[in-house]
Amino acid sequence: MRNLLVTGGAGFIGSNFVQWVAEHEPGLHVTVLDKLTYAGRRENLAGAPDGLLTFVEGDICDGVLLDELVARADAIVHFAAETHNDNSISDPAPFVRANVEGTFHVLEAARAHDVRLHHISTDEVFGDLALDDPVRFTEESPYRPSSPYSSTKAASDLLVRAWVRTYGVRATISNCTNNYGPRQHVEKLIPRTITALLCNERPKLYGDGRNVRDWIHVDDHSSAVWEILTRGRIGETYLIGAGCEKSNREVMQAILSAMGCPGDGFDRVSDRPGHDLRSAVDASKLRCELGWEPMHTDFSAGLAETIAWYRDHESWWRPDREAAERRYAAQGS
Ligand code: NAD
Ligand code: TDX
Repeated sequence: MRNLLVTGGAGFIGSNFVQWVAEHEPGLHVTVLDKLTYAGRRENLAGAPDGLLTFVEGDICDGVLLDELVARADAIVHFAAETHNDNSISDPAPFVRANVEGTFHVLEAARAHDVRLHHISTDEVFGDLALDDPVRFTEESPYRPSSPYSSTKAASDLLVRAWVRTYGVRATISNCTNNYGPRQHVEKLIPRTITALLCNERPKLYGDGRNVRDWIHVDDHSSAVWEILTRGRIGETYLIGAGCEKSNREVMQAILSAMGCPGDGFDRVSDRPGHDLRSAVDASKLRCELGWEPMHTDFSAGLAETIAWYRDHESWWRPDREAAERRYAAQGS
């Protein structure tokens, strides 16, 4: 493999993956295709060495552009998507377009040029678990998405499965848990909470805060994607998770404590409609078959590094925060 096409490479996880490739596979050329929506930043790729990267500003729904780029690629990693549940509830249309129609165009280009594809998805396609459910999601769990966001990701996964079976497209899928780390958009729980505290404002906990998410550091997501891209079995799905379940209340209190704030220094606000109660994955297939292991196994240490990153990069998040908080105010959260 010499030329990799990464869609959505200017976003949080895509840019981390590009940096991971630059560090671990310096012989590889990466082309990033990104529309630079409110969530994408050209500067997120600033660390990539000269000669490694070609950046193309464009839309995955532009079939002609995709065809041209895929013709020159040996493999595609498809991150591009609309990704925020709250936005999908207030306006689902961009989610259907980017996540469903966009993935359709990626698949058609992969089919036309017989190019290997890895499709990035989420554990949210499986819906939620009970708090005391003894089993976690596996690759065999039924699809039961709850939100417009997760239903469009579920639809994109199903398109990939159909293109594998019907057309023989050489694709794999991964469904990952909640990521955290540097450069995550300030609309998401962890950066929203950290940046509220840095602005001397009270962070917001939805509902009673008992909802559980399974957290993984973004570096560990990137290393897992590389293993699946290079050694995964075609047509297979792999769940990615680091076994780190925390309730939102625990995450909120861990951030408050790490930033020297009182444990009750947050506001409870109305719950997200259709809010998934608990998500957690069993990543045994990835661990046993491909030997993948997460490196960031200490959540408190990862959180402390993430807090330090936001403290040191105020100019990166400040304008986005104002825009995101205006969107939240319009949604009443
Ligand atoms: P993000 O919102 O930070 O970045 C998304 C990127 O995609 C942005 O750079 C944006 O400009 C680009 N994009 C959006 N629509 C596009 C289009 N039509 N054409 C080209 N580019 C477009 O998202 P993220 O958190 O980095 O998520 C990346 C992928 O990982 C998504 O597919 C998401 O569903 C999946 N995922 C995310 C998480 C998480 O916790 N953040 C967990 C599991 C899976
Ligand atoms: O201010 C907040 N307060 C709060 O209590 C925000 C923004 C969120 N929450 C809650 C809602 C969720 O239970 O925190 C939890 C995490 O919320 P998000 O950061 O919005 O993430 P989530 O909805 O779990 O989805 C994330 O993980 C799966 C990503 O945004 C998705 O792209 C990914 O697929």
